[in-house]
Amino acid sequence: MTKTKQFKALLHSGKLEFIMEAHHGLSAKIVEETGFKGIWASGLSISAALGVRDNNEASWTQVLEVVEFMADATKIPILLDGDTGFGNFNNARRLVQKLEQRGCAAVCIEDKIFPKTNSFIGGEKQALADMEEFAGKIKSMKDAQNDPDFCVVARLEAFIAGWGLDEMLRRAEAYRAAGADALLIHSKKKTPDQVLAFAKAWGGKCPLVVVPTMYYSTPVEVFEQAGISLVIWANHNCRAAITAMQTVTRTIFNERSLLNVEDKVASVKEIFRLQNADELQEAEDRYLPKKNESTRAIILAASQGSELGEATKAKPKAMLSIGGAPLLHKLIGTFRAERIKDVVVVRGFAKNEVHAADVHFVDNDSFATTAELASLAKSAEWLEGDVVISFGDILFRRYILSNLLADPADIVIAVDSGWQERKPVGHVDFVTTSRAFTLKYSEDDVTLKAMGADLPKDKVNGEWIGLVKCSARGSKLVKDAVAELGKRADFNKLRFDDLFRHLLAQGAGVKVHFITGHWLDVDNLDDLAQAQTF
Ligand code: SPV
Ligand code: MG
Repeated sequence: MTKTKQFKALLHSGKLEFIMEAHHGLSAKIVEETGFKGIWASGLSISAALGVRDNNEASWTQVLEVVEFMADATKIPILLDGDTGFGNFNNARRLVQKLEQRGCAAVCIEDKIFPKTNSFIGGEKQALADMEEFAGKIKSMKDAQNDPDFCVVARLEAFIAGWGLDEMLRRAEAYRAAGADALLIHSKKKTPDQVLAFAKAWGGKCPLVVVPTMYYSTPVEVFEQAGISLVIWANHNCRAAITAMQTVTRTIFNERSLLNVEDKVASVKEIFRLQNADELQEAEDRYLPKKNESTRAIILAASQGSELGEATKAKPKAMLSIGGAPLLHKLIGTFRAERIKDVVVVRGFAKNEVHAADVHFVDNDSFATTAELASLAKSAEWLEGDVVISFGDILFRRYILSNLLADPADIVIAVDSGWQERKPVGHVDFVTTSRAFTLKYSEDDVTLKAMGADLPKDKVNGEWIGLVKCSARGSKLVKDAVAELGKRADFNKLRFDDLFRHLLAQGAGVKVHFITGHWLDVDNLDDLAQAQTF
């Protein structure tokens, strides 16, 4: 049933119905799940929650925004307290159209003058609207609605302003004739006399609505017997929230502690439940790409980095601080940014100094007498499925990793074509590729032809940066190659160029991604200084 039909049905159910105040999406949701069949979007409460007075200080579009959040959060109908309609008939009829668009089922307007004042503030001094002008406003609103079930409730303020039953009845008849779907009979008396007298004289000509804020001790059976259709509990969520907030805030302020508060307030989990956070998690599983979540990273961080002197006396170079965080953490951060959760770090030198959250550590305790492949061999059991292997002393821009990951080839490496500008020192994994790097776009794959520190310079097309991505098949090839090379007497001296040469000799294809800079390795103090601003 549409919300408008639901509200109309409440007015005509033939028994006494109740709706409850809410002033934002959260309170609306609470009203709904408690079992109420409708919501009173109170002007007093909405303005109070916004920190302003109930004098049309919040503009009508600001109220509309609040109502939209309330309507989005719930499936039961909302009756908006539309004050005096925010202007003349023209403003009021536009309000109706906007409310329909925002999922509000009904609106109530009162026969006072814009800007209005709350009925319980100096009521007797409040001027009433001209009856005919107000009737015209109601007619314009009824004419403006697109949905035939949208309801306009006319609220009579004559009792509030000090008038008697006759004036009330005169106005009530005019508003009913103008098309009002129901009349709200407001009274600020401590007893229900006025509303009961009106109900009796009215004789059920159209549904009546009451707001027993002041005559709150009246049993609802009295309204039932008087033939009232709808009771509005008008502001009690707002008032309850004020009391709760004042108590909690005062306690925390005075005690500088949460101990006396924690189990008296809703849990954070309860907020998530009310916000329907579970639905978002399910939706994320359904709609977000799961890319790379099953990919693992193996980071080789066993070496000391003796060229760095004092800096790596007590900790390995992977733990050197780069711009305030250890190099290793930066590296892991890049993997995590690409949704790689499963990270294995091979430690060796000063292994107790190597720490990182949520990673699996593997130790190469013979780091002093072994080289790269021995460290990789220690992590052999993790060489399964999609794996990225990285040196632990490099930093690179995220796109480099992202491009490797997006490439379905079994083994893909990143090669810097700008090796000459870098003037690399120490052991460098120079590579010869199937063709040299060019700025011209080509769809042809570039493949690895040779790798080694001693390649003749005229054969060098670039430098491997220490980052390789393997598919499940690729990691099997790498794992088998490491096992095979492990049989060699000189295995402890072997490095990645030996591995790639072995793979090439086996006929395994190694694809090359050319890059031009955007990475660095930390081999000496100059590198370290440069890395700070990377
Ligand atoms: C409101 O809740 O804003 C009302 C009802 O208009 S009352 O404050 O009782 O006038
Ligand atoms: Mg109000």
